[in-house]
Amino acid sequence: MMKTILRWFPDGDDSVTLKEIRQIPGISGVAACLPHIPVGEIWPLDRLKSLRDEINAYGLECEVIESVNIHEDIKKGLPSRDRYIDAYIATIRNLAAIGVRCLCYNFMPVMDWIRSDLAAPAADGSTVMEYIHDTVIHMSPDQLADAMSGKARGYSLPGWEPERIRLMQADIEFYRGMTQEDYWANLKYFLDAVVPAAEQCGVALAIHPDDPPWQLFGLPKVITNAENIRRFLSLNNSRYNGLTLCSGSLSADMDNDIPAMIREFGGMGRIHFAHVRNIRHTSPVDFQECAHMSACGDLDMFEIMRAYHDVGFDGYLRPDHGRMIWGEKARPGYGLYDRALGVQYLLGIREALEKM
Ligand SMILES: [Mn+2]
Repeated sequence: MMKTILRWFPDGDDSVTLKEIRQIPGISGVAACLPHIPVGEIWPLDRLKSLRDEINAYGLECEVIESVNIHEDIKKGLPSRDRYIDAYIATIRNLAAIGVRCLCYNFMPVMDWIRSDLAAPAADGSTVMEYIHDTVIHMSPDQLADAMSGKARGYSLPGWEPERIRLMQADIEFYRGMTQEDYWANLKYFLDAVVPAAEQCGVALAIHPDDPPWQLFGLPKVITNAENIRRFLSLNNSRYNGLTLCSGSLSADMDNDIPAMIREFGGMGRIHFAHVRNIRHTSPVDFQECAHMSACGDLDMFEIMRAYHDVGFDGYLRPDHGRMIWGEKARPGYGLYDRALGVQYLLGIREALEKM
């Protein structure tokens, strides 16, 4: 049975409250995290228990964590990676102990998702996140960090933690000496160490695609298209080595056919988490995020939801980034209003599919 959830950040790091999320029809829980634990450290069981209890107190479930970041030494394949892998496994065991069933993570080197503007004006008077390729490739790491954090309105930006930004230039240099094949090998090393533990305690690992899904600054990118995702899944054939299928991230590359990917990888039982959102290209490499509705962007949301329906998807699904509308002041992409609109639309499609 598919469950529909919303992303939420604890510890006052989110303008949206659990009380508000509970009032969105059809939402069973949240994708949560502990945003202030430094990457590489074990997430303490007592903090996880209080996180779960806080969420449960509002009648919501805490079965998905998004994300536990991977220490850069693991991605670099340094000798110290074994220590960080052990810590990652210990975190997975603690997640299982509080009832988590799905862990979203990504394997992007140095920098996480990238936009040139977190609050670009859209035609309807809202603001949206925007990616202009030419702007991004001419930015220095500092300018990029500025663009990413400057409009975050004081909220932490997942993937853009200050300690990560400080090391950015040196890390970019490091990866110049690494081939894409080395990077795949480092990913496989991580999976082979972590997947058996995840399988043993029943936590499905769900890698998020690279965003945007193409090479930037000479950095290796691996989760970008169907061919690479096939390779990723075959690195470790356990069902617990799975995907977060993010329609918005993957569709930035106009060659990616999202419903076909859902049918292929969902049909294998390897999609555990669905991020569903729409984007609107302004050129083959430039795009704005937009409202979820098909008519507002390039993606056919009915076909996406139909593909999930047809493969009997029984994982977790959430609306993804929304616009900033109605004067809301929130973390970019994660306001309450547009995500609530988006999820009702997706649930409407789903009801129709089930009754047709
Ligand atoms: Mn996503």
